[in-house]
Amino acid sequence: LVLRLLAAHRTQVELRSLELAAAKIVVAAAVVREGKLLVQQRSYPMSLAGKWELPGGRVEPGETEVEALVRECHEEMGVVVRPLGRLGPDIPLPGVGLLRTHTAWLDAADVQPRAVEHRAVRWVAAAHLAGLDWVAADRVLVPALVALTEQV
Ligand code: DCM
Repeated sequence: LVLRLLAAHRTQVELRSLELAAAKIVVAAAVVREGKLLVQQRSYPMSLAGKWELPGGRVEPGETEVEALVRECHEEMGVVVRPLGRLGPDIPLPGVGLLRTHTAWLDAADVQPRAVEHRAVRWVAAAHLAGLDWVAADRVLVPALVALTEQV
């Protein structure tokens, strides 16, 4: 019986490690300029279309979080960002992994982000952040985003 229990326990531990190995990091960028935060409106899937989120996406194999953030912002908005450091908590994305946010600067002061893959891109002042129709994970970040946006 003891051996059976040990074997069962080991199977559970192995399953848990598999789960952790499968947990993917999705990086998001909190970009602030002149007291406003850069947000994007999703165009897909249908369940998320119309909702607002931070720019970002999945970290690909062999890529660092910072590299993924720079690549995603370039693909999604045609801009080059410079990541500065982590912001707020990691947020579970059910069935996907974890959403991890980094603060970032836009490299050029005059460049305007474009909605390449999204429905819209918008600069939003701190006072209007709580009123956006956020995707669920990003909504958790609103207090941290308000604090960040107020201080820049
Ligand atoms: N995601 C999110 N918030 C973001 C960016 C992404 O919740 N700011 C989620 C949506 C998807 C997954 O991460 O479940 C991958 O994003 P995408 O579909 O944009 O590649």
